[in-house]
Amino acid sequence: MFDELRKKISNAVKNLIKKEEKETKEEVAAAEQIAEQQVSKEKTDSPLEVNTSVATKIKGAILGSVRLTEPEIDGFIEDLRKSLLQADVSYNSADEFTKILRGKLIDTRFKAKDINSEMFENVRGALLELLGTSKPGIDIIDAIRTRIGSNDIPVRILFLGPNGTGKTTTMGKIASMLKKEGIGSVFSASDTFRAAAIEQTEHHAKVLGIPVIKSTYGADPASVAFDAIAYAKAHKIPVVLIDTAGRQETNRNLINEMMKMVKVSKPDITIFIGESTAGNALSNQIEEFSKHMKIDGIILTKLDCDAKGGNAVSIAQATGIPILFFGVGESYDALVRYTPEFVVDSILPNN
Ligand SMILES: Nc1nc2c(ncn2[C@@H]2O[C@H](COP(=O)(O)OP(=O)(O)OP(=O)(O)O)[C@@H](O)[C@H]2O)c(=O)[nH]1
Ligand SMILES: [Mg+2]
Repeated sequence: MFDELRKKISNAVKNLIKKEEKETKEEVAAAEQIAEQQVSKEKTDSPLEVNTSVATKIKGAILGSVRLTEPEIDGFIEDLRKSLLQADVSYNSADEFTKILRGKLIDTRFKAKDINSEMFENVRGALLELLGTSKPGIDIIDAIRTRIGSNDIPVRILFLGPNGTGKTTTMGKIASMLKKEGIGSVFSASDTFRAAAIEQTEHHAKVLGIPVIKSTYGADPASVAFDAIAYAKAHKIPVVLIDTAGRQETNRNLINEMMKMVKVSKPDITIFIGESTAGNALSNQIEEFSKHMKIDGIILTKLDCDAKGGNAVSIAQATGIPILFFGVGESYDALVRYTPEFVVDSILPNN
């Protein structure tokens, strides 16, 4: 998870530090030489007032703090920008990030002995600032509690996205999370298309001990959702979790079917389930779905299988839709709430 981004940022910083250390060593050597000359000159000029602190002062000035030159910063920034692009960070986000970072570096005086950790602090600050520019996502638990408080239930949550991205699995994870919070839910097995999809939902329902409303394969998925909502109303179950069949954003018929689902089930929260590993294709997928229905949040799955991790950094900014959670494995508890700190802590090496 994030291995490539971590490595790339780390390498860019290391390269710069190595260069900087080499230059500092050379500068110190030169300074020592100047100082020695100065000292011996002072000795000769005025043998009674030997100022030996000159050497220390020059050395201290160089060793004590370092300001990177603009060409050095620009070289580093360009290195980093290319690395981010290779790790699937979108062009705009990489640009924005390096602009923020450049501003920080230009203003920083590094303590020479801490330059490594200070550099990472700057990168960390810039990443947090970049992530902070994205719209914050809805807090699902809070939203549901508010609705329960005003007796306005059930809350309808619809999961959609391309084939095999983890919709059904993630729906199970959300049900499990809600259960831990003491919030009941019911599944709508509205993938009536893919073989074994209904059984897969039934399996989660059985393990988690929650009801499932289903029909037969080929049945209208919208009417299954309608029945699940009616069931929740009748049994005062606060949340309906609606699974859907995977569909490509380019399949007009399936997108039309989804529009009907949205019209009938009137979801309160529509969540796009996308694979972190989808690379640059992900933002196109989300944008195409968004043309036809409002998407409230993204759950980025399979982050555990994604060596690059760039989508976690830039997909919210690229699409204007916040990430709500990350899927980090197959088990029910492999769901991490999105925070900028989680992303930054996962990417930056602990040093
Ligand atoms: N490693 C990993 N595997 C995941 C994650 N989320 C889902 N999976 C796996 O991905 C595969 C597909 O998951 P499903 O939940 O069936 O995906 P889906 O989107 O419902 O698939 P369709 O209904 O066929 O479109 C399964 O093997 C899941 O266990 C995740 O975050 N990490
Ligand atoms: Mg499914």
